[in-house]
Amino acid sequence: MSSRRFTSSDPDLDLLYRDLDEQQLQPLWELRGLLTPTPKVRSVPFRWPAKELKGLGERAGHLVTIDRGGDRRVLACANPGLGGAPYAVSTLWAAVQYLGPHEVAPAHRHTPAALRFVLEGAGVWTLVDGDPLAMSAGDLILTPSWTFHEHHNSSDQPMLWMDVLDLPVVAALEAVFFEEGPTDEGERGAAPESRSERDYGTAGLLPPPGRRARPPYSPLLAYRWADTDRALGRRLEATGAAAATMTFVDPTRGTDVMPTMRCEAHRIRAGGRGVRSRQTGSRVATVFRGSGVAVLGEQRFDLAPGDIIAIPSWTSWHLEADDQLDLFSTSDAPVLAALGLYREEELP
Ligand code: 1HN
Repeated sequence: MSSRRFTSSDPDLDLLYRDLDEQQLQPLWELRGLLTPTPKVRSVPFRWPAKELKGLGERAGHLVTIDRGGDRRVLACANPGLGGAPYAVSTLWAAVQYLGPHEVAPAHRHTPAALRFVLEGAGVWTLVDGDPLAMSAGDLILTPSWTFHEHHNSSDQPMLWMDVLDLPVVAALEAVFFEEGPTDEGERGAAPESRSERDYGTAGLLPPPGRRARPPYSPLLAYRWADTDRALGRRLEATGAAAATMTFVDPTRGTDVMPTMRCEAHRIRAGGRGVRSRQTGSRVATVFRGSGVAVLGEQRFDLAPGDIIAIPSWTSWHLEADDQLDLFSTSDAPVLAALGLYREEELP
């Protein structure tokens, strides 16, 4: 059964269209909208309010256990422009993950790369390829492509963080692999310093490179809020500007932390506003501290700590602070840049 897409009033041409259809061929001259003057963007500017993310995370915590099959108690941000897909923007998964007191999310690995930005709490640690990384509010934790990871809450409090993955990109490239791994069964207290931070956590000092080829992501897997806070504060002090952005980098290469995702920290002074700009590629952001407004395209979204926002490709955006506003954002910029597709414009 074929559903005819192309018809004409000329019987010969109509016959051609029928035969093309039968052979799974389509005439370009009848196809519209393949090449657009500017990007055709399906996802829309959007905000998921912290109050709902937290409340619904807690309710899921009471009703849904973590076990094999489920593995993670995660609420995915689904952009209303993406037709029901569980993606915050076309190229990024963003979600909140809720881990109750003394719960363990078991070990697995997958080719989509992930990162966590901790919204509140402490006392959870993530084991990444055997290296225990403590997680506290404001920390950025990486679980790069194909690294085993599992989460342990060794505290008496639940914990909530934002997960971001490049899953839509890896799925579009049809390169998703997944496998379960052996979970560390021991109850442990707070994680000791990770190997990763011991070896790569002091700015300006690196151990010998070693002979084995290193994978294409940062060997530093945890970026601590105290460092981010100091860097943003000193940058604002030095420039006197209303806003500062700092990029998280691989300390051995000076490049983005992972090949598919760029991570940035943003601070806007109380009463200040950031530069308005647009770029190709999509971004998700979460508010860590403070309050203000995200102006995304024509829409204004009030911001409170824990909110997650979606900034689609080529959408003009800027931030305005009431109180000093700190945000963490992830974009697909390294993918666009690697393919020669990255464009950026500052707007008045
Ligand atoms: C995943 O493995 C985690 O390990 C979180 O915490 C969110 C979303 C999709 C696929 C895998 C995690 C995920 C995920």
